[in-house]
Amino acid sequence: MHTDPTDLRGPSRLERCPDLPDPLEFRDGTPVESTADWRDRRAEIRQLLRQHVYGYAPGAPETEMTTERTAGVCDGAATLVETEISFADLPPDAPSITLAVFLPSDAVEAGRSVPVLLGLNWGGNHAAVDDPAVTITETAREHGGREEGAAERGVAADYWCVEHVLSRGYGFATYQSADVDPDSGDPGEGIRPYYDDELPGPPGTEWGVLAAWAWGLQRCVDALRPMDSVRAEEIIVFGHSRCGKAALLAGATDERIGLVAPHQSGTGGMALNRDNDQEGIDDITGAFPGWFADTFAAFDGQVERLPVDQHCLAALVAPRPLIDTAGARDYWTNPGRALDAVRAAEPVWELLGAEGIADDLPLYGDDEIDPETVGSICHYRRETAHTLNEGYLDAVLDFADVHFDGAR
Ligand code: GTR
Repeated sequence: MHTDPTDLRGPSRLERCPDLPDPLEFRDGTPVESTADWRDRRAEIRQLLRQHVYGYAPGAPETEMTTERTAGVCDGAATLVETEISFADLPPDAPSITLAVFLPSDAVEAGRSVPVLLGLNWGGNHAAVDDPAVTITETAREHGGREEGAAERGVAADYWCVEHVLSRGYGFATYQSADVDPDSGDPGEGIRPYYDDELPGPPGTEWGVLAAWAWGLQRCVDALRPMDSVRAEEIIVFGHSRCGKAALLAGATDERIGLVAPHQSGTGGMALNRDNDQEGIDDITGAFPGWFADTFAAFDGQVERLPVDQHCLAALVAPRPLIDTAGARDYWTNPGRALDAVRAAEPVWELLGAEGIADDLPLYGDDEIDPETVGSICHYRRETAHTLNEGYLDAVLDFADVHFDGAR
């Protein structure tokens, strides 16, 4: 056992949330007892999440894709496939998504397909690797990081560890969140205004920024699945922090996604809203008013009235594998309440006949992700604050190795 430097790694506090909605009980109190019941309960949870938390997003639009392929990038380690995803029903000056896909050269040469880690990036695709083949997009020039102007090429190389991911036999795909929404706080920017009129929900339930980013990830999945070199059933959706919230939402609501890996996603991601003494609903909707549907802010101070919590979102992933990764010193994201969400979601995996969580969660640091014991839902920590590094990515890929079969 590990010594516990903070109460964040402490025991479950679920008993302090007697009003936590049971994912295996319909709102009217009827128990969920079968796979067929779960399909209906799943639809109910999705609806509640749209209505009260993230808002309604549009369906899959007709897309147009143009692709450019460059071999020998990343010092020969990758073939880069850049795909421009634009939307047939929108005017030509509307936003489009630039998806960059890095495929391991040896797999491409051998005609082998690979699983792909699809990560949502903040600073621009060109920041993930230092290679002139990656386009620095107009969006990246305008919104290339938290500061003005495009980030330098490769500035996030130690963060995304693309060459390491490739060396493990995985492809790496990414798009910049600002392609879909620049997170400027202005709801008139980005792609949302183009679709707002056709959303099915009542006023106040239009999609927020997180739902828009998640929708963008799903459009990347549209583009990835038909690619020859990509194993369509083995796409991992990944994101860190606000991008982790969007990754979880994307993976939970799209069953084509093979594995879901939110990293340090916190409030609005894996951390429960109930009994959360770190980032509260008031904090997050105050600092980022556009991230959620407008209806969400009303639950500040009355979280017990929220008919879902984040474990319900996580449960939508079942029976597909889910790994939640967290920093033991990343207090604001509240790893303790994320672990409780994992615990509270587990019964759904069990109902569906998948293995639940390993006996001894959280897995920690160099703990082995053991195929015999790991289960389909996992919570893993490293001794860090709010960051991403190779150790976290290795944990995600070790977990994926367990769940995806086939030799790489
Ligand atoms: C913080 C926010 C978090 C997280 C983070 C980030 O300011 O409170 O919920 O999203 O930003 O994305 O870096």
